[in-house]
Amino acid sequence: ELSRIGFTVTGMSCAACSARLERGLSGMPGVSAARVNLATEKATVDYDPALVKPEQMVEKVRQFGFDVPQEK
Ligand code: 9UX
Repeated sequence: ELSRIGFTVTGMSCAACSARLERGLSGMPGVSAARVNLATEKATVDYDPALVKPEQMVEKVRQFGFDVPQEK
């Protein structure tokens, strides 16, 4: 059963940022699809929750040098 999550990604400056993050998220085990929108600063990920957790996606975003701001 796939789940979909959406979260904000800050710190992206150009279309290559969002493209490489999209590839990075898409390549994670358990991720079936990932889209990253530079203009809206939104990532949308379809994933198998048995294989990958949102926390790991956030870690991946940070490895790429971007951030996921804490929801308040
Ligand atoms: Mo653009 Mo982003 O020149 O990590 S690739 S700033």
